[in-house]
Amino acid sequence: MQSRTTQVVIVGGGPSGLLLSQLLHKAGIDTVVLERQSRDYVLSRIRAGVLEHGFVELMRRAGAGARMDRDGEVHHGFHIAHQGQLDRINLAASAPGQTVMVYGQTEVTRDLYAARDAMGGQIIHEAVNVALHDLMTGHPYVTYVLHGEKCRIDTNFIVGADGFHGVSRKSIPADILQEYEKVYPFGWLGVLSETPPAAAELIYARHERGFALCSMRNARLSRYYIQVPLTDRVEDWSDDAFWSELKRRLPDQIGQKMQTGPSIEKSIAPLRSFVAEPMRYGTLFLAGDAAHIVPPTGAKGLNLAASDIHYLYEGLADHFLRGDDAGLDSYSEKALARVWKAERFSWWMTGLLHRFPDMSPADLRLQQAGLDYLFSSDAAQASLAENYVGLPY
Ligand code: FAS
Ligand code: PHB
Repeated sequence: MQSRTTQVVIVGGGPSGLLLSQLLHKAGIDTVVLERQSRDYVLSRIRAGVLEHGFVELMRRAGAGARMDRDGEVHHGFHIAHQGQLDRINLAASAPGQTVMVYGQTEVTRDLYAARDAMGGQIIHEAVNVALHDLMTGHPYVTYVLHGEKCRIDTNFIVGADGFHGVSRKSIPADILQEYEKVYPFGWLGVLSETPPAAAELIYARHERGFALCSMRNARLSRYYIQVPLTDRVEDWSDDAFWSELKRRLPDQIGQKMQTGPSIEKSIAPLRSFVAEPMRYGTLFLAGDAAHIVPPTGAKGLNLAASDIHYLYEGLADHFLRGDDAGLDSYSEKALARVWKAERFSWWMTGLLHRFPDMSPADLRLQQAGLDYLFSSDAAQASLAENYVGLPY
C-alpha cells in the first residue's frame, strides 16, 4: 500500500475543498485534496451564479480572483416579477454600496484549479473508495484506491468537502449526527443558452403557473430556471416547450422580447433544506454541501460553503501557526449559526415565490400579501437585501 503524510486531508475537489486547500497552502499548511471524479467531470457541472461579497473577498485572498474581477458582473439589485409587474430590490437598501458578483460556479472552480496548479497543489483525481479512519484519535488517516492501487494518507485533520452525497458526513456515527431536512414538492428545470440575458439584472418571477428565474453568466450566456413537478424528467422538456413556458411566467415586456436559442445544458435539480449537526466529529470537519443544502432561490448554496471555509481556514491556521485551538473548537457552532440564518432566508424566499401544489385560495392571498408588504416597506426590502448580499461572517 502506498502511504504518505500531510497536515490536512480534504475530501472533495469542488469549490469548498479547493478554496480551503488554496488558502491553507498560502499560509504554509500542507494539504492533499482527494477528488472522486476527473477534473473535466467536475468542471462540466453547471450550478451557482451569484457570489456574495464575502466569497469574492475570499477568492481574492486566495489569489484566485483576477478573472472573476475581470469577467464577473457587479450587480446592485434584482427584480421580482409578480402580477404582471416588475419591482426592483436595491441591494444598497441594506447598507450603502452592498452588491453581489454574477460569476458562474464553473468559472470559480476553474480559477481555483488554476490557482492550485500554479502553487503545485496536491489534488488527486479519480480517488475512489475514500474511507476515513481513527477520527477520534490524534492520528486519523484516510485510505482510498487510485487506479486499482490501495493508498493511505496519515494526517492531523480531515475536512469533508465532498458534497451532499459524499462519504464524510456518513462517517459520523448515527447516534452523534442530527439531521434536519425539508424536501420541497417541486424541482428547478435549468437551461443554459448562448443568448443575451433577458434583462440586465436577475428576475425572480412568481406566477400562477409556477416560479421562474432569469439569470446569466455573461453578456452572451444566459441561465434560466422554471419550477417543475418532481415527476418531470429532463427528456419531457423540449427547448421549445421550455421557452414557451418560461415566457408565460414572465411579464410581456420581458417575455415577448427575450432572445431564445438551443440549450447547451439542461437539467432538473430537486429542492431541499438540509442541515447536519455537528459539523465536527473529533478530527473531522464538514464544510459546504457535505453539511448543508439550501433551495437555490436565495443563491446561498455556494456562498454558505465560503463562510464555512472562512471559519475553518482561520481555525486551522490558528492551530498550526499559533497553537491556538479556539477557532477549531468553536467552528461547528459558529458555522451553524450562519448556516441556519441562510436556511431560513432561502426557505422564506422559496415560500414567497413558488406555487406549492396544495396551496388554498387563502394561502395564495397570504403569499401575495407577502409581496405587497415587501414592496410597501423599506424595512422589508432592507431585510431581504441584507440576506441576499450575505450576512456578516
Ligand atoms: P460540491 O458538491 O460542489 O463538491 C463536492 C466534491 O466532492 C465533488 O466534486 C464530488 O465529486 C466530490 N466527492 C463526492 N463524494 C466523494 C468521495 N466519496 N470521495 C472523493 N470525492 C468525493 N447554489 C447556488 O448558490 N445557486 C445555484 O443556482 C445552485 N444550483 C445548484 C444546482 C445543482 C444541480 C446542485 C447539485 C447544486 C446547486 N447549488 C447552487 C449548490 C452548489 O452550488 C453547492 O452549494 C456547491 O457546489 C457547494 O460546493 P461544495 O461544498 O464544494 O460541494
Ligand atoms: C444562477 O444564475 O444559476 C442562479 C442565480 C440566482 C439564484 C439561483 C441560481 O438564486
